[in-house]
Amino acid sequence: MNSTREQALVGIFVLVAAALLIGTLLAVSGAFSSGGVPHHTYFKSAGGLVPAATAGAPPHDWLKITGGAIGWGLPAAVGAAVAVPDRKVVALQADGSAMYTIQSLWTAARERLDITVVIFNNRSYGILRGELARLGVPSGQQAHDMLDLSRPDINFVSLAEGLGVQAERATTAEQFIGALRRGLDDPGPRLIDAVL
Ligand SMILES: Cc1ncc(C[n+]2csc(CCOP(=O)(O)OP(=O)(O)O)c2C)c(N)n1
Ligand SMILES: [Mg+2]
Repeated sequence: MNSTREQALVGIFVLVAAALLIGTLLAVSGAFSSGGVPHHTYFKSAGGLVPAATAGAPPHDWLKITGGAIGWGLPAAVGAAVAVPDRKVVALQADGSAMYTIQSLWTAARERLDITVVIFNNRSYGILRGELARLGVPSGQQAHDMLDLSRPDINFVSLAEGLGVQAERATTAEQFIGALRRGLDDPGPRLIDAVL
């Protein structure tokens, strides 16, 4: 822990905490020290939270799809890392969408790409739950089951390791801080299964 912001967030590992921690760690990370614009970043699940949390951080770029198709994040991260190999790529990726193109991890391992993948693992198609609720129509168990990604929970650490990428799970803010630091400090592909 080396900032008041980190200390304030310990123990409340929810999406907003993850967003703020990413903002804080990007700001203090040595990955910025070479100057210029060292980070390509992509976000999906963290919505507008992460860009706001990176206010004041050294210059970095955001890559974001302009439409709504999911599954774009991991291949985009691979493309960014291939295109600019001297910059760290941080891929902020939702769990359901990650499953569309999870094989990108194998390419990252094979090409030794400098990517830290954060999976925001809420074990659901979360946004669609929100849409269903907004419809205001009666919905039963079957409808909710369609949007649920548990039973079994997806083990992203095993998936990543099976595709050649080092990985760890974070279920607390403390674990997430450690894992993200390792991701930012060490070159090469890594994955953090951030369980929300
Ligand atoms: C290619 C494609 N297939 C299906 C959809 C419909 N869709 C929109 S959001 C979503 C689920 C997203 O879930 P997840 O990636 O886990 O994000 P969360 O909302 O949980 O953060 C789906 C299936 C889409 N937008 N694009
Ligand atoms: Mg999800």
